[in-house]
Formats: sequence, C-alpha cells, structure tokens
Amino acid sequence: MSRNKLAGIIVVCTIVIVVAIVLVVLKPWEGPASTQTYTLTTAVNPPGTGSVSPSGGQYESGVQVTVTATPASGYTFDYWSGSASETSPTISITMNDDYSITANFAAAPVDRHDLTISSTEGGSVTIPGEGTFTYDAGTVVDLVAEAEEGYQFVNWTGDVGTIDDVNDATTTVTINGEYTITANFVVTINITAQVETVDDPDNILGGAINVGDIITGTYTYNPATTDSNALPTVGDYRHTSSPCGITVNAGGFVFQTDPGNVDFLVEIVNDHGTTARDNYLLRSYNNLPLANGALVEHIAWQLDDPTATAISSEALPTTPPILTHWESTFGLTLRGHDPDDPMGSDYFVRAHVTAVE
Ligand SMILES: [Ca+2]
Ligand SMILES: [Ca+2]
Repeated sequence: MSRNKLAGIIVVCTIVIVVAIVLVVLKPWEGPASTQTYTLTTAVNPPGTGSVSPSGGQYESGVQVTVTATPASGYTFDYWSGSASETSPTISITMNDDYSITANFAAAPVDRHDLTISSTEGGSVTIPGEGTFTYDAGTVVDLVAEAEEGYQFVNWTGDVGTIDDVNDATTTVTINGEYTITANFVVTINITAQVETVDDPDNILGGAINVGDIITGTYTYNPATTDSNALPTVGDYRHTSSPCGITVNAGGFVFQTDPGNVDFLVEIVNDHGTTARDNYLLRSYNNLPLANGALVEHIAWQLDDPTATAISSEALPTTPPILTHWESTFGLTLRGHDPDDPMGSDYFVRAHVTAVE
C-alpha cells in the first residue's frame, strides 16, 4: 500500500468518525422535544360528605396543582389517601406521574353545652333537677318545676330565649348554647276583710262600698326578694314585676296593682323605735283605675303590735301573719280620686282583715 493510499484511508475514516459523532450528539432525525402530561384523579369518601377542587384533570409534567378539600355541612375534613397522605385540607401536588387522591371526611363532632338550673325559695325543679347538666347542641330538654305548699310557680328567668313557655311550670328548653335558668316561686295569700269606714264626699264610688261590707283580696310576693333597708329593725321588700302585687274586690270594683308597672312594697318592722313596735305593711303604689275611671292612689294594709312580740325578725315571712298577734289600727285602706276633678275630695275606704290563708 502506498503512503498516499494509506493517508487517504485515514482521512476518510476520520471524516466518518466525526460525522458519526455529530449525528449521535445532534440526533437530527428527531423532531422538537414533545411535552409529557399526567392525569390527576380525585374522589370523596364517604360519597357526598364533601368536595375536592379541582376535581381532577390533565397537567403537564412538573406543574404544581393546589388541591382543596371542603366538607359538606355536618362533616369535617379528616385526611387524604391514595397518592397523598396529608391531613391538611389544602395540599400541593407536583405532577410528575399520574396521581389518584381521595379526600376522607368524618362526621363533625356535636357541640355540647351546660344547662345550669336553680330555683327560688318555695319550690324546686324536679326535671331534670337542679345543678349543671351537659347536653348535645339541639337537644330539647324537658323542664318541670313544682311549688311547695303555700307557694306558686311564676316563671322561668335567665337565658330563657329557647324556653317554649316561660310562664309554664312544665315546658322545654332547646339547648343552643350555655344557659343558666331559674324557676321562680311566689307566696300568694288570700284575705277577707270587713269595711269599717267609707269617706267619699264626691260620691266617686257611687255608693257601691258600704260600712259592714265583706271584701276579699289576694296579695303575692316573692320570698326571695332582698331587703333594701339597711336598718336592722326594718325589712323593705320591693317588688317591681307581675304577678307580685295586691288585688282587692270591693263593691263590684277591682282595686289592683298595675301589672305593667308594679311597685309593691312589703315592709317588715321588728322592735323598731324608742318604744319598740312591730309592723307588717303592704303598699301598692301603681294601680289600675277602677271600671268607672276613678284613680287608685294606694292599696295598703298595715298591722301594728305595740308589744313588739308579733315577730322577732325583719326577715320576709313565707306564711301569712297570725292575726291574733296583731292590732288592726290602720287596717286595709283604699284611696283615690276622680281624674276629672283634681281639686275634689279623695275617696277613702278602711277595712279590717278578719281572715288570711
Ligand atoms: Ca334591714
Ligand atoms: Ca318583735
């Protein structure tokens, strides 16, 4: 082989090798690089307990997808399963494969609330009892209050917005929050009296009430009322809401506390004054007019004991006064006037209570 022939072969081989390397590196037979896509599939477990957004789709390789699970009412998000295992409802997925994820939901825990029940003197709450009870939200709880003898149930007070009937001793309360409620009881005392004096110069009462007439009445007070008089010898028990007050039926007229504007004082005086005395006093300041329009300035009842032995405390009693322990000097009195004749005379009736129960 000549030197020239060998050189030619080397040149050709070198060209072939260079071309081969260029072809291997550049791959001119391949087109532009194609983009890989992946599929995201989602599911909800149990079905209907929530939703997933986005619900799925096709994504280019490397795309980050933010997926959020939202519970339906009454459920709470629990965890992801399948291609994800996070417990956060919002997750981020980088699409470098096909993924299938399931949002798992659970029943939301039911709120529970305390119901605290108490009662005033004179009765108790027998169902569910007194104290603090805990219920699931939405529970309808039966309530039953029972009065002791000599008392009557009045109403429920406190957080009473969901009590079916606040004026019924047997009712229900629907637990929608933390509630504190009280069953209220009052003392109701019936009285019978005989008229001693009728002073009515302007004939406002039209002769309906006469000396010797028997009249009847009822008064109601709350034995839990606090004493507003700092004196240790005087107990002032002021009532400002119905049904507290007094009603007297006399001569066809009804003298009664205005239930919409109650100002009814029960005053208990024990060993008061330089010469110690006891007193038992009722006074209603705001009263409804009579059927004939006449105004009623006051309805009052006072018992006196100059021996200071009738009572031994300023405390508000829960039982009627024992009439034989008292003198009726002032007695049961009714006073008012004609609203059309402000310069005219008052009418005035005095009676003495003969029986209480
Ligand atoms: Ca006092
Ligand atoms: Ca006394």
